[in-house]
Amino acid sequence: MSYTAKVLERAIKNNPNEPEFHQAVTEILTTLAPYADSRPQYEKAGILERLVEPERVIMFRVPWVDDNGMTRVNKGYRVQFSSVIGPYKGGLRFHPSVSLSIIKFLGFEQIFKNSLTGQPIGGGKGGSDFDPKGKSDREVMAFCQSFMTELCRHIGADTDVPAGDIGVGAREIGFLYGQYRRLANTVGGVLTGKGLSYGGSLVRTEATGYGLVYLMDEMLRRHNKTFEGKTVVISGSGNVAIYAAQKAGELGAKVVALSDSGGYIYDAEGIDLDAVKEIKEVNRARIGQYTNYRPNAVYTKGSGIWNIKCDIALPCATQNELSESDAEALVKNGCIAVGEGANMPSTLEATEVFLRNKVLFAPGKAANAGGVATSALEMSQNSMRMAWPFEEVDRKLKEIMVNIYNNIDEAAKEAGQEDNFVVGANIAGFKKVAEAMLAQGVV
Ligand code: NDP
Ligand code: 2IT
Repeated sequence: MSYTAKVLERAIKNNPNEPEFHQAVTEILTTLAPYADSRPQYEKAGILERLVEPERVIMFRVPWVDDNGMTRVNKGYRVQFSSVIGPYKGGLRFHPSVSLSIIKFLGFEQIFKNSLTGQPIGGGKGGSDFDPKGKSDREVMAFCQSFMTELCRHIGADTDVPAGDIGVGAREIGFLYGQYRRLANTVGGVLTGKGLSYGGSLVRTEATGYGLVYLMDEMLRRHNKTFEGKTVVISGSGNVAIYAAQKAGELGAKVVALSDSGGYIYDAEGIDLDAVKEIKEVNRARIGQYTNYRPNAVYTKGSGIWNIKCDIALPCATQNELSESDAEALVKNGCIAVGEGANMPSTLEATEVFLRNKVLFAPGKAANAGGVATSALEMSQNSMRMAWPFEEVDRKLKEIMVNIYNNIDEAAKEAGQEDNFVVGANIAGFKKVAEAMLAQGVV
């Protein structure tokens, strides 16, 4: 049995009941196989065995009191996966579906994503099964303060730097940061995605969506195509989806659909983003309300967004939201490019469909790296006690995304698999991490 196959078999056996983690490890190890199996130094140094085992897993109780005076308890997690190239870095997810498996898959992906940014950041992820939906601001604050009361012992600007993810935005980061500052008696870059009035970076809010479109734009151009005049379907209607839609629109595309976990909206004339921002960012309401703003738009309950005909699809909601049959529907309708704004939105089977049909496919760890890359720019600004202007951060973000494209393109070509950006991203991300591990010995 090959080295990668052995490690994969063991990782699955040793981590039962973690389907999302198995999926992420399978995706990485099967695509890395030709590269890693032909380099015996990796097996001798146990590089892959060490990579699939987090450096540290922290699980904790999060008790808090709701508005009725009742005590509630949630699970808290922080998985510190790899600090070999920098402090653990990755978001916090608050969603009822959160489990150890989901946090481990996200933390594992984050190692390679963060390596691809070219910045000195390791991989980590955390979160809770707490659901911020329908909670009052006071309840969210009480939860965040309790969560941070435990988390604060494990993080630090040079140790582990959490940020946002699903269900964790500006409001939650504010409450988390306030409690950290109080407990640790320290200010600075311990969290990213902070408000602009207390050390946040311009462009961080927009960064993941903008970065996704910058990377897709570069990929399209290198294939003699552009966003101009293209019809785009984007799933989700949260932070990533909104700013991907904004940038795609700026580049001349027409975004016709967005969704949330309840259903999707279709607006043939192009989505009115001001309406979406008011619904989601101001009112924290459901996307179905869009038809109150644009009566000609159609709201459909359930999944099914991938049946809408489009040139470019940008899944920006959650893992495994795009199945094999969804991928087949997109291909049948003439979709030429897919960029993953979310983490692992396409199932393994869906990814195969895209690759087999020569759809330009950008995997999440490359395509959505602009968020964490801008978080690293926030860390740099915090260390220097400076704040760069919007244009400067935006220019750096664009440069980083173009560099990522160049690196994954080159790695795919070197592997003899031109235009397979799954292989390209996995090899390019892995290479730097493996080199750092070899240099630092068995730790
Ligand atoms: P938000 O919480 O802002 O928005 C999430 C969106 O996805 C909402 O529209 C939500 O709908 C939908 N969604 C979430 N869970 C599900 C589900 N189980 N089924 C269907 N729809 C769902 O999160 P973000 O926009 O920040 O994150 C979106 C994706 O992007 C995630 O995969 C995240 O890991 C990834 N990502 C985020 C980055 C960032 O900087 N924020 C960086 C890189 C990747 P509803 O409101 O109904 O729950
Ligand atoms: O998945 C991700 O890369 C994020 N949620 C952003 C992490 C970060 O540290 O900015």
